[in-house]
Amino acid sequence: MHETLAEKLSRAFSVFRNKGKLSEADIKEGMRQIKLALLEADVNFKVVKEFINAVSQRAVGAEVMESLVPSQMIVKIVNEELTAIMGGKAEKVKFASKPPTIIMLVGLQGAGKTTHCAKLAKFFKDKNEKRPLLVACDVYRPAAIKQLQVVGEQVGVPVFTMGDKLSPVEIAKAGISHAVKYGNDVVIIDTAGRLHIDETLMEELQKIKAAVEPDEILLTVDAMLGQDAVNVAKTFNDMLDITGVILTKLDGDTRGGAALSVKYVTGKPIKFCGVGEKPDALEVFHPDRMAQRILGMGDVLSLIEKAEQSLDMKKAEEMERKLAENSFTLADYLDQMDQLRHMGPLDSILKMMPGVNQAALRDVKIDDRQIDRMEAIILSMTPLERRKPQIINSSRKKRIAAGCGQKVEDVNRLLKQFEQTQKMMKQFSKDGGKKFGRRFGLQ
Ligand SMILES: Nc1nc2c(ncn2[C@@H]2O[C@H](COP(=O)(O)OP(=O)(O)OP(=O)(O)O)[C@@H](O)[C@H]2O)c(=O)[nH]1
Ligand SMILES: [Mg+2]
Repeated sequence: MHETLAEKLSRAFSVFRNKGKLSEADIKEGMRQIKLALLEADVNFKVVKEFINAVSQRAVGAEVMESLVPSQMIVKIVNEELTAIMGGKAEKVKFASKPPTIIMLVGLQGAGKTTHCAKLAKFFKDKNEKRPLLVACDVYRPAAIKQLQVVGEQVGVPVFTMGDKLSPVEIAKAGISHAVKYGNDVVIIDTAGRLHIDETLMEELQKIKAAVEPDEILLTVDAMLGQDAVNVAKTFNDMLDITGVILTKLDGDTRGGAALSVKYVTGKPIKFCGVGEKPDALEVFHPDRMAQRILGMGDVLSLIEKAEQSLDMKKAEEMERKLAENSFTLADYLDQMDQLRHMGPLDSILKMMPGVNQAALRDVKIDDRQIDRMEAIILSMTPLERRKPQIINSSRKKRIAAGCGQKVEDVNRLLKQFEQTQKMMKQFSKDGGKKFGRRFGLQ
């Protein structure tokens, strides 16, 4: 995400780099480039104007002019202003003081409503110890109800349906009574989408809103739509007075425009972002972390959070010790791959690492199947081979390849990758990445 924006911003910053003191002309030129980068990323022009004004004002001020490293100061200001324009701090979902909390998901067709009903339910279940109920109010699209049942089952959350003969308003009301009766403290209502905003849809959503008085109306918008996503958000907000936005498909090739503009244009915060199709591909939207991601600093905090959720810390420490003792083996490598897999799609994790070149990553597609294949190769080795890969000669390679149904070249490739990883990790811990290494067991 935001690769090109990060690259362009980094080019703009180079105007300031290696300069002892900045002149007003330097700042002007730098600002011009930042402005172009944002406009090309499809950021709303009003947002760009406001942003450039704010940054320029601070940049020509004493803060920067008198600082020892002006370029760093400017990056810091840009970071702060990007954060501010996206709302400053993360906005939580408000739970009702008297349960159930009612959350209604709205949005255009294919924006990700149904998928995010399940993701949210899982999130509240895991993080807030809630007992959510999903309610199927899309009675128009064939198979919409079935889809909600399937995703509900995936996350182990019950789904309330009444078929497609009743009106969505009746179903929503009955769903809430059901929740009260069975002790579900969060009700998430899945509604129908349309290709375009139309009156019938809006009227129906307004009726549901009036009937159930939701605590939250969350609009799902597809980040890939860029500026259009922002227009959609504005219209929905005008009609429904939404309480927040879920920006979906941020894992795709978005230019960043929607993330940067939604809050400013609608006044409503982005509360969550969707970063993949799986039920756990949901993140709380943190403006500061998003700003850092856009600036290409790497989203260290999100990464740490992710890692802490899924990595066994003891194991990670053990890895580091082994590395220090030079005894990191293929068996450990296998172990690591397994842990990494629990962290979610690898490329999304790599993107968040600081210092990872975003341009180089663009062509990298790491898929889980590749890990499966690597795993199969390692599993086909003897314990001794895993400990001492240097003994793997060509006849052993042939046996290993036959054992896992792959080619000798694949075995070679894996061994080479392992060697490189070992080298890279050693380098990293020498470079003071120790703490990082301990956290992730990666380096
Ligand atoms: N990559 C990616 N795909 C997503 C994300 N969220 C949803 N999708 C995919 O987008 C498609 C549409 O999602 P749905 O949840 O069915 O969208 P919807 O808004 O319910 O659509 P309608 O019910 O037809 O109005 C599905 O294939 C999802 O898997 C996301 O964050 N990232
Ligand atoms: Mg749907």
